[in-house]
Amino acid sequence: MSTVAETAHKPEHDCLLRPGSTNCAGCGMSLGLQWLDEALGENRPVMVIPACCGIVTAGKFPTTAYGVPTVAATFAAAAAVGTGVSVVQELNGDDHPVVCWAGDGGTYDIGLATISAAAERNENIIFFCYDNEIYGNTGGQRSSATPAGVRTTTTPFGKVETKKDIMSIMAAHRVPYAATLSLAHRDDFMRKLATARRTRGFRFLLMLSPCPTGWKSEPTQSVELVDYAVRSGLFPVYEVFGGTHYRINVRRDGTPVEEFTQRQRRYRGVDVDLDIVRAQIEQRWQFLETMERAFPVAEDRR
Ligand SMILES: Cc1ncc(C[n+]2csc(CCOP(=O)(O)OP(=O)(O)O)c2C)c(N)n1
Ligand code: SF4
Repeated sequence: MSTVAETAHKPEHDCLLRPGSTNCAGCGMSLGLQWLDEALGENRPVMVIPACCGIVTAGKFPTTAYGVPTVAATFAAAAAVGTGVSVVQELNGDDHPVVCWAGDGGTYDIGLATISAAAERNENIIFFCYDNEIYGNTGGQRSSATPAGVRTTTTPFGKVETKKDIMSIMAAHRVPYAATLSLAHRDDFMRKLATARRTRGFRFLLMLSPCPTGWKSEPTQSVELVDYAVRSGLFPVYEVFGGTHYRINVRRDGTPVEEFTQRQRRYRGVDVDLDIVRAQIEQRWQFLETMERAFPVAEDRR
């Protein structure tokens, strides 16, 4: 006799992120995973996740919040493990996208060597970094993605060094596709996922991922914060094809950078020189606009 569970309506496929994950309220990852799921549709991914909040998301064995095959990799090795999975898939004639889902620690810092190696070999994987600018899972230590001035548990007086420019590092590898993703710009996010899906080889996606726990912000303001980061120019939304051809997707509109910083207590209690931040934003935009003019992306390329 069949049970109620067996006879209940079953969706076409399981959700990538099921209800009941361990993510904090307002975590950028939760929305990012849902949009990733929606963008991939029937094309179910295999997830490869290193040590980070994203692997804790699954919850306690024997249950899991991930509704797709998910491999837990060591902190440094997501791109290497993803490479292995994609090669086996190819041998088996499968074409499920292999998505490495890593925090900034597993991308900008300890994961960089295996990412660089996989990018240089142009392995057929999507490397997705949810950048919360902190080591969230282990208590909020600084990473090389933490912006200057920000207070973390290892920079109680504010971080001195500036945020690493990971997009330029990936572009220098001449990967087929690299793009930044905003949780406040859904259409742009979805279009870029579609481009990433169509493209073969190494694809790099960078999402600014609010972390209310580490940013000391209100969980309800996460998407709003991303919007302020984009509109002030702090987080440029753009894409790079083949490492050389640049396209800026959302223009800054003069929103003061304070709209972003004042809503997070990680910026409080330290003297962050916003003139320096503004100068860095100017310099970044000059670089991007120069690249876009010198090496434009063909109009019809979507
Ligand atoms: C080799 C190694 N060093 C340290 C750790 C402990 N560790 C686990 S997750 C983590 C931080 C991950 O930070 P990030 O990649 O930014 O992701 P988040 O936790 O913010 O989601 C650390 C230091 C580990 N698992 N392996
Ligand atoms: S600590 Fe931050 S990144 Fe980790 S689950 Fe909580 S909100 Fe998300």
